[in-house]
Amino acid sequence: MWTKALAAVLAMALLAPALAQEEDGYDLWLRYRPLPQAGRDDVLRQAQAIVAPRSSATVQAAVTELRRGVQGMTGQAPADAAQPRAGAIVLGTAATLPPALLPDGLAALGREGYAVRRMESGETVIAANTDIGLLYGAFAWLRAANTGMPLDRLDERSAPKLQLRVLNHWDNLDRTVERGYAGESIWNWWALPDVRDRRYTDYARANASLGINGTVLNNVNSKPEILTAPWIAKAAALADVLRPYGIRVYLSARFSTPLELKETATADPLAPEVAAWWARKADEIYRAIPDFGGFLVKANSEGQPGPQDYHRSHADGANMLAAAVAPHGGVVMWRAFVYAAENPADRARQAYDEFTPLDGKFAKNVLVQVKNGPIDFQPREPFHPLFGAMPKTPLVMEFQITKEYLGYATHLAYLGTMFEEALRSDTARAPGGLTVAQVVEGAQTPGRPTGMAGVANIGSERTWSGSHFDQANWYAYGRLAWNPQASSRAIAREWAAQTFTREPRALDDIVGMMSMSREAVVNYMTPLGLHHIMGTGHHHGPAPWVAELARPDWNPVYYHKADRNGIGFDRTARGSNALAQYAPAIARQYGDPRTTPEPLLLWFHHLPWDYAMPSGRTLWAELVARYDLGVTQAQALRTRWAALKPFVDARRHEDVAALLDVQVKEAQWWRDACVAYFASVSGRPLPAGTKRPALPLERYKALQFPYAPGRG
Ligand code: BDP
Repeated sequence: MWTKALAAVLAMALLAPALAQEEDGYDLWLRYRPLPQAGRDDVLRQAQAIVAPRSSATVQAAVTELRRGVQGMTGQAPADAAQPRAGAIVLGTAATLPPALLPDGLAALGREGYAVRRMESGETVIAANTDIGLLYGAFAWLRAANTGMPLDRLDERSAPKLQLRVLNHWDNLDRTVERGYAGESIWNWWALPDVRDRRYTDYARANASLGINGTVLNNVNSKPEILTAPWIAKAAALADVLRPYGIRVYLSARFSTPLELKETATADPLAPEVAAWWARKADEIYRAIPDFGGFLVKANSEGQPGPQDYHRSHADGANMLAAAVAPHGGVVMWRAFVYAAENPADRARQAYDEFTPLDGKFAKNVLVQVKNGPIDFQPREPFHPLFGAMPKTPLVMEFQITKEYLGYATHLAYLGTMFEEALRSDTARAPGGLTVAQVVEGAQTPGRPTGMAGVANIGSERTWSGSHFDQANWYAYGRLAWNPQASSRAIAREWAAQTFTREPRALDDIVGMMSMSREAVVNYMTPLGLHHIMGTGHHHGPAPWVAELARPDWNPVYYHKADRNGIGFDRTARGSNALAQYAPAIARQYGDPRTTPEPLLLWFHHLPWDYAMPSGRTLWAELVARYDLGVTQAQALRTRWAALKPFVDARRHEDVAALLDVQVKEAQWWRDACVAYFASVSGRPLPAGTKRPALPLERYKALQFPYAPGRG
């Protein structure tokens, strides 16, 4: 009794400094903070020792992480053991595990899958077919321990549903980050390749813990220099650091690179000298980075060069690059985010119009990368009509993790719910349904590669993502890339338990906040299907009045089309007919405003202000009510967070609270400015009982933000 009590006191004393330690968010969800007594005992029972084949840097990484985790959660490090025994974690493959510990059906888990199981005989086995599977399995065990799952009953098997789970860094060579709100690029290009910041290893750990297995290092608005020898050497140094964690490096390639480097006379993809240049370039890259993933390309979009400059198609361009990397096993991810100033068609139509005729024309190692919606990462969009409409082409889902259009890193907006909404959408392209997730998982393209890309929200700030809650968006992206059918709510809970607190009631609250947060943003920014009414260029704050920009489709008025009579973009057959790009069942349903989901109403319809909404209000009154609701929801986020103070360490609680103050203020600003503007164009009085905007419309219009971050 006495010794037990003494041990407990001692353990507390040992752990106290960890509890008192101020947290700044650097540790992400890999904090491994001390468990309550029962959990600590459980971990100590299962992880007295670690048995591992000391074969590779990857296995080393797994063992190091397990040690770090157990030490952090219990205050005690596991011993090394040579032989499996009860109370030990045993890592191994079919080649190294004793037959009694080998899980059935391991082979079916593939190259990256794992099985984690506590055996009757007392060992915890982490089994996989490769070392990287072991690393993923180690992280799975740590996640279970860290979230307080009973470890003596652990029996988990998992394999990724997608092959390429990739981050896209929009990082420039001068270390600025396009649409980055978390400081400078984490790539210290200037000091590379000589200086390999330890942060790169922590980046790799965090990604591996989610199963992210690729990273595109540089901005899609790319520069030719990235493909020159000094920069290839820098990328190679990063690849060396990331390799043990199963992460391959990719580069964004500018289509006109050989021409701009003056090494060819043209960038025409069908010119033999151009194809030969790229083949030589690929050889050079693969000499430095033998497992180089391939190229990401933004071509003929927003002024970027591309094959159309030579009257060639996207397929001609992509296939030429694909041929260069094919001998090395590389891929090309060719973006479908295209729209051209010269094209007067509804911008929402353009990608589908350009790409569907090319279905079946892309080389085997090309994937077409499609944003979740047809415009541009708005707080809410319908799913992109290309999903399901290119049955012969692997489509990569592109999400934006960084919140360019959802309040930067300042506003709390958990994107798991938004990603889930897109993935679960039914394309109606097959009898019985075909969700976007199934398309991305390759249901239409068996045997071809599959993938998901997330535009990273990672920078050099201590929080990595610019705020504590924005880490959840990186986390949710990674977990959904592993399993696009996972639940965003379950992911939020898992993240919050590792990041903030394991206290169940507090967790309920945090998950509740996260789950409502994106809808709050939609309400105070762009309710009922409005979109792209943000400030010019930087996209910060409301600017629905902007009408004077050179390109029609850069102006918010192009998207909301509000005037005295009504509001909304008519995308039915009477309007741009973008709706016809969806499967007939959807086109039919959304063709009628009465059967269009309310959240997308003004995306597809232009309606009179007096249009009767299901609530019984007029459209005008409903719009104002939504803006008001958004503000109320932002306030609720703040109130709920305040109540969580006892459960979260002081510094991080304060950090979040400060941002929520800003969010409430900016939600109010969005609401006031939009209500003032739409009242002025509609000529309608405010619905009875509505608060008038704090300032006259002109004052909102006059606001300028020349130093807003993230413009690259
Ligand atoms: C838009 C961004 C722009 C990107 C572009 C893209 O505003 O900075 O370059 O997307 O995805 O959302 O290429």
